[in-house]
Amino acid sequence: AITIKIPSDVKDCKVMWLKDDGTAEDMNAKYTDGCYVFTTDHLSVYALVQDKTILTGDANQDGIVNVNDVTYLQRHLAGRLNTDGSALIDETNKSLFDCLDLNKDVKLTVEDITELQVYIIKNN
Ligand SMILES: [Ca+2]
Ligand SMILES: [Ca+2]
Repeated sequence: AITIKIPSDVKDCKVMWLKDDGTAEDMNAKYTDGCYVFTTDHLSVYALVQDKTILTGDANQDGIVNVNDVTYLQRHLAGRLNTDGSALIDETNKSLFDCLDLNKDVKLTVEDITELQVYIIKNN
């Protein structure tokens, strides 16, 4: 095993191992003395990824929670796709999913749209 250090001034990042099959794995790097440090037994492509905090209900991830997110969630649940054919909301993105599953039943449904509308009214 080898220890790799990546110097960075930016805190709250993750070191992801970018695999050939297009998936990424968290290397569980520790941030110490201005470096991300992790051990590995293979040299490969690694990326420093900032761990963005997703706001509750921010379906379109523009940093604002408003009626546009209600519309976005409605379109997603109606099966609309991005122009490149990908889903509007990546439900495999757990942190995003958790922010949108407002009633915490581990499903994205019309009930979450209702909860989101209530949430927006309460917070405005
Ligand atoms: Ca938004
Ligand atoms: Ca739900």
